[in-house]
Amino acid sequence: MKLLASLTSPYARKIRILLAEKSLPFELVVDSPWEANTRVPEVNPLGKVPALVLDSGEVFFDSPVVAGYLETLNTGPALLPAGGIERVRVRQTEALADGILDAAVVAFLESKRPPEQQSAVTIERQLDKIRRCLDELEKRASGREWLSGKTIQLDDISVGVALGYLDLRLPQTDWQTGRPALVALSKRLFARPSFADTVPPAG
Ligand SMILES: N[C@@H](CCC(=O)N[C@@H](CS)C(=O)NCC(=O)O)C(=O)O
Repeated sequence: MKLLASLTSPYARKIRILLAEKSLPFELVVDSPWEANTRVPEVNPLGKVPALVLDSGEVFFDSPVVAGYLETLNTGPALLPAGGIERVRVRQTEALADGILDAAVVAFLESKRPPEQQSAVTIERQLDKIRRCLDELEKRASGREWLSGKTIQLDDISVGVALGYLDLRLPQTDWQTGRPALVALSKRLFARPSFADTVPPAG
């Protein structure tokens, strides 16, 4: 299978980390959907990465969908509970982490507009969302080694990716201060080869 991804996309990083944790072989096709010569729209009408192209030609996109697909392969460690409310809870935390990414992308893109076109209200609204999500995640991480399982799962990976993206794009959010459980979780995550090998390039 082939993964279309840009090296800075946090959603794509989540999938690259899942693939690494499961030791699933894949071909990484680096393609930025922002470039004029991108081929991403040929496989994903949304024009977004990540997009996973199977050997059969079938394509899965939107990182939660791709994550769910990888779990069906039953290869390597399970990163989602098999079913029930436990699975829903992991996916809820994934949605919180992905929501941080959505808000961070909006805030970052807004901050890149010419100063006279930027909306401080838009940026602050997104930063508020990020702060609220971080506080909720701090509660969920408190007193635990991993967010919900006995070992690393999709919720941990999604949160680690979101924290890494804040470090890259919005370091002023200072997510570490007052959130010791997230700091401890991030240290466990960032030390793993799957995270270390997918650190986004600066810029
Ligand atoms: N909900 C999607 C979000 C994917 C996404 O927004 N990817 C960005 C890269 S970080 C993208 O491809 N943007 C291109 C565009 O919006 O045109 C997911 O989880 O996969």
